[in-house]
Amino acid sequence: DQRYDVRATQDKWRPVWEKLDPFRAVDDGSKPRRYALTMFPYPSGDLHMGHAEVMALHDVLARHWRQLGYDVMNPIGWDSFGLPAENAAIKRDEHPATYTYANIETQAESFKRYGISFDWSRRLHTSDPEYYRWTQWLFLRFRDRGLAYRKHSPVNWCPNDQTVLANEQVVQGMCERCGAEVTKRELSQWYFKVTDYAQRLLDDMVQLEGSWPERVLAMQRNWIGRSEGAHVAFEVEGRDEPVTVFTTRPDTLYGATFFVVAADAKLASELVTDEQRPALEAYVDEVRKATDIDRLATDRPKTGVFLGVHATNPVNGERLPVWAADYVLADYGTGAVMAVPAHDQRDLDFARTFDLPVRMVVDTGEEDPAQTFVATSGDGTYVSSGPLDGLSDKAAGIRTIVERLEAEGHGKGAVNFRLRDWLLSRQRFWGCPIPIVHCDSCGDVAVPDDQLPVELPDLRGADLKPKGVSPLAAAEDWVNVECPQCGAPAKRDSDTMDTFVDSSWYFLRYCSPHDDTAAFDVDKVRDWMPAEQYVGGVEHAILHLLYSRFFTKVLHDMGLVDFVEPFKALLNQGQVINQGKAMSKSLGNGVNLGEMIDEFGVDAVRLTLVFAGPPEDDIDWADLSPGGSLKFLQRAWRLSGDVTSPAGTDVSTGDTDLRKVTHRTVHEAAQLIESHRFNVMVARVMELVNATRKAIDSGCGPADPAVREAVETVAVLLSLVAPYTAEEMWERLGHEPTVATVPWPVVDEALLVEDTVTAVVQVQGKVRARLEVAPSITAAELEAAALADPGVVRALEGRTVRKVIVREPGLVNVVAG
Ligand code: ANZ
Ligand code: ZN
Repeated sequence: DQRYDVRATQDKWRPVWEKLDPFRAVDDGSKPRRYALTMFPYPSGDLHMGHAEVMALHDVLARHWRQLGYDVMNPIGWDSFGLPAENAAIKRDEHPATYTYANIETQAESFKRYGISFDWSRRLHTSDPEYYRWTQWLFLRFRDRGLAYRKHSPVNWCPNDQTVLANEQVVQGMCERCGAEVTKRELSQWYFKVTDYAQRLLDDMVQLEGSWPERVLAMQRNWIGRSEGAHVAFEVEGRDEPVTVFTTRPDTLYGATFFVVAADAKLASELVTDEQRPALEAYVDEVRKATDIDRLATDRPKTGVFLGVHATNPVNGERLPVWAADYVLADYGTGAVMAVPAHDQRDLDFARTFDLPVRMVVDTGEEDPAQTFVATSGDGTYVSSGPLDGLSDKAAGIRTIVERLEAEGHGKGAVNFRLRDWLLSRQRFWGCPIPIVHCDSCGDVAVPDDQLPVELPDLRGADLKPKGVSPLAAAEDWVNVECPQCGAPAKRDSDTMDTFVDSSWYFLRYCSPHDDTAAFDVDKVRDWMPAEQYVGGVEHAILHLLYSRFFTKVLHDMGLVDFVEPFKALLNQGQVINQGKAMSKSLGNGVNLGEMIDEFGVDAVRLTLVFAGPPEDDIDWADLSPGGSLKFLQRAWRLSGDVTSPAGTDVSTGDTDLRKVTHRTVHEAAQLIESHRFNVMVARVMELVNATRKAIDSGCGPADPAVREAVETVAVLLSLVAPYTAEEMWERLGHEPTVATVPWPVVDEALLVEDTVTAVVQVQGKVRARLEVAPSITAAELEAAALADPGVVRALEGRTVRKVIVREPGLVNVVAG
């Protein structure tokens, strides 16, 4: 019986676990609850190494919490709407639903084989009508609160995917999904007003500090991009209303020498004189071709058009020429800036190109920017700045100017955010329909709650290729409806929602996944959330994690949840790479998970991934040895066949040396798991296996109760990463399944005491006592212990101690007289 048959073991235990169902959350309040959440997968293809890694890491925690006595909810579902699945389906000439649900089944089967301790009873798919009914319901509640609105404006457009994109999906001017260069289009689209929550998204991060990776918090902070400064109002010729600018440096107002508005903003065409209009229009045509990245680049030659009018500087009455340029963005701040070329490089480049004046107002000690064409932005002394002259404190300078602007009604202190509202409409088929009907007389009308879900039409056999308009628009039967308000013929909104809407609340749905009366049961959510630990990839640092935080805050304001942050802690696993590079088809360095499992077994693959290094670090498959992992598992398994004492043996009489190793291992493993050093935890288990082998072969022997204790401990600890092997060991040790529900071993503190050395205590040269002391004992401690020993006390009776010579830790010599 000394051959460990990996495949047979897997085949044996899977049905047993399915029958015992030990991973279903009890959810009755009998135990403290803990929510173990992992980012749910997209159903594109089968599971890959990345999934295997994140799930193996995540499962260590979920399983450990069960051992600690928590009622653990560890749900799984699929983020099953979306572009990748739709594109793949179209390519194969399949319906997205067929393709998606087939993949879900494949992945579910793989997860089960992979032994992840999911609570399958909570399984959900965001593309199921039972789920997206509530996505639509939430959209309508957001709309009730003014947090979902429709506007006509220039939007990011992916010419390849033929759909609009949120700002978060544009990475360096490219489509996040397909890499095509993103262009602009004017469209009427739905938005979530995430900007209303900008400040709270920043403020609440204090709750996440220390438990979320600082890198993620920094990325979110940067994305939200809070700037403090002022709004300053400038009168402009031929216009009744003043034009406001946002500036972070109101203290440089005396250095403003011209005024610039975004060329493609409405404002530019409103301000321009008839004479200059043709020049502006020709220029705008050029501007529309550039990306935002290009436009903001400092090294790009500056271009622009004079609009023929002047603005008045409110602090000194100077007339500033008004220009249109592309380096000012239409949708940042107010789309207009006061240009201070001496202290802003882009303004200076523009001034140089068009020969506009440069006036230094902060003397930093550097050379005059008007000579060097290098703007100075540091601290210095104000000059040519009226009331500021002579001041050299920037904060005071800003305060002085802002107070004066406020007093005279020309401006006030202001905060600006880089964050934009979340554009959620998509011109694609495979998504959640937007539950709105457009009526000529009533406008945008919500589909009544009792008519939800607005189900996707089947459209099997129809052409679903992206055409720039949603394929739903062509589904006449579906699009043409009666207005829910007036009954007149009307049309459904034919766009679908960004899939990030679906994933912004799935973690709430898991708490009551089958509820058909509400998106989620508020009591259940109160019981389970916030999630104790979220595990997933750093690629979601901004998109998904920011949106989920936003949704949670809105739901909090609606009184539906009693917390403002959904995920208490976040762990971003590293990437699995191969030969130093990300796995990819083009490099041909992909490692097939299924093949690895076939060759080495589930447990060896899981163990390899967990043992590879700290969870946050990238791991290179080329450096790893699944074969070595399998050998180790065989060694562990063999121990379980060597134990000869019966199950239930009293272990307290066992060999102390081995018991100490066992208890120290448990003690350290608990701390290592807590601090997410799973790889070190595995190393400790390996050491315990070695110590046990030695004890069996050349120590206390296989019958010693300490051997049983050690091997049982190996099984319990190993169940965190190698559940099949652990289960098999547990059975061979004479126990019933399943080892997954065996509590974490109780540590006997007495066995944690370090090994001792014997200290000899002499009185007048004669040995009077032998003390067992820690090797690290101090001289003072050893002296005190020696003098307190009864044998020593007796020997000293009637004498006074003259001198004590201590040679810690082994010797104390007492001289008495
Ligand atoms: C005058 C000034 C003087 C500025 C100076 C800077 C330095 P952040 O920190 O990113 O918020 N600005 C404002 N709106 C803009 C727009 N729509 N497109 C391009 N630039 C814009 O930057 C705010 C600063 O960026 C503002 O402060 C404005 O230039 C410019 F010595 O105003 B400043
Ligand atoms: Zn109507």
